[in-house]
Amino acid sequence: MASPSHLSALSSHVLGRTPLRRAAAICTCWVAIAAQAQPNPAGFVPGHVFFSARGACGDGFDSALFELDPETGERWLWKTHLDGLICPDGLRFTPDGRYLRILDFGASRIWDMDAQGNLILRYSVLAPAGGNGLIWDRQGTFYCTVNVSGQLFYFPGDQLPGFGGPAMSAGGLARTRSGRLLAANGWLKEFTTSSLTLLQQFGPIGGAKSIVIDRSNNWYVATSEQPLGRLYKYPNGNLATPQLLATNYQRGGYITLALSPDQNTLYVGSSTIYAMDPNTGAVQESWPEVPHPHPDLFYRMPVGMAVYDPPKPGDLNCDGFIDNFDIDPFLLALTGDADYELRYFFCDANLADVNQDGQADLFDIDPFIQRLIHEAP
Ligand SMILES: [Ca+2]
Ligand SMILES: [Ca+2]
Repeated sequence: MASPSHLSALSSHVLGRTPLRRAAAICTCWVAIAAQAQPNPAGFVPGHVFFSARGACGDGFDSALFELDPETGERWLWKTHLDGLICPDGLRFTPDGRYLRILDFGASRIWDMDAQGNLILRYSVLAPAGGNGLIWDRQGTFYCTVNVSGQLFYFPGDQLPGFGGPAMSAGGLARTRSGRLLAANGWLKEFTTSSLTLLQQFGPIGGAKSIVIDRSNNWYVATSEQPLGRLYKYPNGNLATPQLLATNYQRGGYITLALSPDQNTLYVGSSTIYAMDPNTGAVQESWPEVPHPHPDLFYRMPVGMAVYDPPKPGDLNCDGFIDNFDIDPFLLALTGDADYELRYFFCDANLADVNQDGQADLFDIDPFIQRLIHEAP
């Protein structure tokens, strides 16, 4: 049996930038690998891109969950259909960075996967087909979309199997720094559990597919408008001043977006994954789709995409920023107050160990204040 290092080298060869004309020659190797998921032994690595892929969903050689190191192009296969992923769609890391949440409505399931690759069944929900959008609000309520039925599911407190919400079609979900919840499908919409506001309309045929927001509140919206997809940037969320960043990138039915932790790269996935400059749309690098174990087929990928960017010490509400909203939870965590777990169950009290000496105590106050000052908007 091949050693993990051999498999890793092999998977790099097979899954890397192999020209398409060589696909037939490598499929035998790929079938062997497909049966042996090999998670990255380093666990979740910041900056790495996770993406879901699928074939026909139900033919027995369907789904896969991959990790891509954008620096080296190396890929790891974390999961296949043999591990229970039937038809994985949207991906997003949980606010505390401990798990990758996976929408798998083909199996009527929502999973959390830990950094060792263990799949934990989070919810069983009866949903007709895939969903690509998922987000948490600032109170820890989890929202996700279902493509076919056009439903928005929400889980108050991330604990109860809540259902319902305004009919909205599906698509990508995002949250602004101020807490606004946005959806991109057809139109760009703003939503709550009881309301739906239309913000922006796109072309009559191709609508919005995905949305991501950077830390400076620039909104990026991918649509399937002609020619073959349009990527818009709305500086500071201003819908009156869109910039057209890119066109002609759509290679399949799916378009999905994610940002690198340093915000200097916008990943655009539509069969190929492109690394784009978020200011100009210039393509810096690209990775073609992965061969499917069936000869002459390719996975439809990426269906969902997420970049690992765990919360930083001091971000005690796990919203990606260190600001005044972290002061209360920092004090609660520092004093071991049970209210922290009650109010910030989706985050991690250990983030109060700002100087990272292994414990949260009075010596963390100065470093916390320094971070507050340093990261002030
Ligand atoms: Ca924060
Ligand atoms: Ca400490």
